[in-house]
Amino acid sequence: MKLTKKQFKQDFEKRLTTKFATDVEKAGPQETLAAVSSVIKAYYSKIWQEDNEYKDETKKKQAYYFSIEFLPGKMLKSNLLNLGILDTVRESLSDLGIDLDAIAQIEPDMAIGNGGLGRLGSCFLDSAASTGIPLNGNGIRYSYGLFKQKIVDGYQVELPDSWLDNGNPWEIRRADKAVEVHFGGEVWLEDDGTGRLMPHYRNQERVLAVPYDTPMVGFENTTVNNMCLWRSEVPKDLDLRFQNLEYMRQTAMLSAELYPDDSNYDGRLLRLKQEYFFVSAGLQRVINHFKNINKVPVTHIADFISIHINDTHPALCVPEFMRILVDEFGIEWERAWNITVKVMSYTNHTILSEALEKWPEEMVKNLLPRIYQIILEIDRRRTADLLPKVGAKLVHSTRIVKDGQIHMANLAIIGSHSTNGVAKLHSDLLKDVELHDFYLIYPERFNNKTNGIADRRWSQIANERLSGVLDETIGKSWRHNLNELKLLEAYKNDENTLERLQAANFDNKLRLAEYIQEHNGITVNPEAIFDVQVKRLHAYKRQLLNVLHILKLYFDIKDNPEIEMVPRVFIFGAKAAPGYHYAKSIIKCINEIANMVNNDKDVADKLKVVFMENYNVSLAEIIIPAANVGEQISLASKEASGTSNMKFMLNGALTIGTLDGANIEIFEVAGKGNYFKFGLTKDEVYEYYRNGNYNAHDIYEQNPIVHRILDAFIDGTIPNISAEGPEVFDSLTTYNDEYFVLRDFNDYVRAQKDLERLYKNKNAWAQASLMNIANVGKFSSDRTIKEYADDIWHVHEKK
Ligand code: F58
Repeated sequence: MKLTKKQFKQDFEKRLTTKFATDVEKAGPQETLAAVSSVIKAYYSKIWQEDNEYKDETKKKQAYYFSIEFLPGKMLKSNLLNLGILDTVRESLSDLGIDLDAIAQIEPDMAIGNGGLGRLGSCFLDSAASTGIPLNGNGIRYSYGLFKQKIVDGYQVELPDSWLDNGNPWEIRRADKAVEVHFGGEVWLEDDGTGRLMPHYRNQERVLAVPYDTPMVGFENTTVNNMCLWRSEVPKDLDLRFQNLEYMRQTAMLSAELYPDDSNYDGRLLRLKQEYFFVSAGLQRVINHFKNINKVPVTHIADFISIHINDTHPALCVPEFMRILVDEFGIEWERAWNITVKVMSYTNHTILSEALEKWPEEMVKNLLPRIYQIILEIDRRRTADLLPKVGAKLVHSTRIVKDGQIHMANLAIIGSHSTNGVAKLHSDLLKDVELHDFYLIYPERFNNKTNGIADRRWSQIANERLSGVLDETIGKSWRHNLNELKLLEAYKNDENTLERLQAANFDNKLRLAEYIQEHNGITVNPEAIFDVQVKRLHAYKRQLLNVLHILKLYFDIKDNPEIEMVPRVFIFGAKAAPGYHYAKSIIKCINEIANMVNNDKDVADKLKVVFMENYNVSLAEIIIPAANVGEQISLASKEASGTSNMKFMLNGALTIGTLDGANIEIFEVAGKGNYFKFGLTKDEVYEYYRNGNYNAHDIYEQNPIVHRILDAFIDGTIPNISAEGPEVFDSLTTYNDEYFVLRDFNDYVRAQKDLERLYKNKNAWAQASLMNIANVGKFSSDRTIKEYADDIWHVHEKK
């Protein structure tokens, strides 16, 4: 949009008066932020309204991304950037003595997601809007987002994230569009007089679902999509006599808290309620909208909408959509089923068995009696249909209802026309191993969609220094199309460009060093290699492997204080699920090792370890642009894709990583010599599983370096871990090292040495860094979302 400084200042000052009865001089930071946000909201609202009208008039097909989590982070700068007014607003505020960055910083992160899965959802919404693809989000408006992490005596302590305390300037509460969601009670079927069995209900619990809409503003275009988040409330008309405190509490609880688990299936009733709540509310709204806009029978709905099931949490979309078609629209079962399968599509994000959702039949039956009947009927009909075609073995292994449980992935695959993994390796594993039986039955449903990132946030917003150098070197086309970064390759031998790229990284390192000084009280040398591992803490991601390597370096220096070594700063950021004891023990160990190392004068100029508290999207925006090295060291086959790997690459860091997830595709495009790979392949891992002949204890016994490092956990070398040290030690030895940390250790050390060698050659390192940036184009989520739109949803870009 077009905006002059004069206009903005006028709008802003007026808003301070009308909204807060104050002025530029007297306004506090919260008031300033609220006034700026409110002005921005007014700017995009017009575009939003027009785009809604355009969508309604053209009646073009729209897709809906159902996800129990989103992780947008802060919105102010991204809205400004996408509206094309970031510089104008920054300068206008500066004229008034206000620092935009300081104001932007106090906006709370919208952290209603755990990690990769939620962040991917937000990257997709950003990219869809920016490429003109009509994709809307549907989720839950949790009053409390992911917990805030404090480190106390080295331990993780969780504090509530009450992000809505100062209001949310971006959202619109749409009370007029509220719907009801019903739970429990009894259901029975009665002939409606025409031979059709219709459900009747008694004693159902009613919950009001109120939508809050947050605009997803496209990058310098006219698209504004919607992220709809539902809040649970008590229906206003409910007779007070039927209300009781427990019911009111339960109702409020529904949208109160995000489950903070990122790896385990948590079979609690509230979670199942949350799932049905946002699924049912979301589908009702989508169908209501369809009815209002299109004057065609609902049997045509698949031509107008697509519903995406992001992981299994929204898998109840399948039976709920059936319920609406069959019970409410009176559509005959087979026909309804064909429509449902056409409308639905599903993404799988993990092969970890502990993350696969299954719900006890009893629980589903009690909480959602009609949905339970429908699931049974889906299962019954499918079994009858397939038995003669594919045989009992395949039918049984893929059934939705078995062993007293409802298998949600099975429901999602069977009830949709597309199942995709999130990186090539992962999608292949789904087809060949984890979901092989499904693949045999429905080969045409399986496909891959390698993840991507909303590159504008991770470069133009997070790394203005680098973005400036890129503009000066290759022009600005990359800001619209990340593939244009390829132009940078022509500068691979241009010393000036290499220097300026490295200088940008150095400035970011200074910024991070300052942050670390302020928050951790640790002085780090900006000339050191900034070696970063930021992601949720999980055994399979193997933060522990990183830790063992740090200890090796520590002992090397202790043994030989004169050792020649490029100084390193190891940086961690990681939250552990509150109930994940082992992960929390590793956090404690990292912090105690950090204390030991950072306070040891012998290693002072060579080694520092920093654990950064409360890793979140905003912190990632400070850390990643400052990295030289990104650690992507999960056990091959376990990380479905990973997305921080792409963010590091975009910011010019080199990857040290295993052949896992999207790392493989990153290595393919970054080019040999521009990354450091190590470790077992997924085939080798599976071979170990087949043979069962991995013996971690032997490695401990036979490798003196490993022996010494592991002993440090139990012999008092690392202080203050008398409980956690033995736990880690035992996990690696007695319990045979589930994630092959010791098996990959030597090769990891080798790769780390290669890395150090390259870093010593400043020019070669800078070239490798440039090659990473130049080849990152594939990992823009603009590319990913176009693939979803074209191949799965069949929705089209606005021209
Ligand atoms: C992640 N999953 C994958 N799950 O681990 C990662 O490899 C991938 O890049 C990313 O999805 C995006 O595809 C993930 O983050 C969760 O956080 C779930 C939250 C809800 C409970 C179950 C895990």
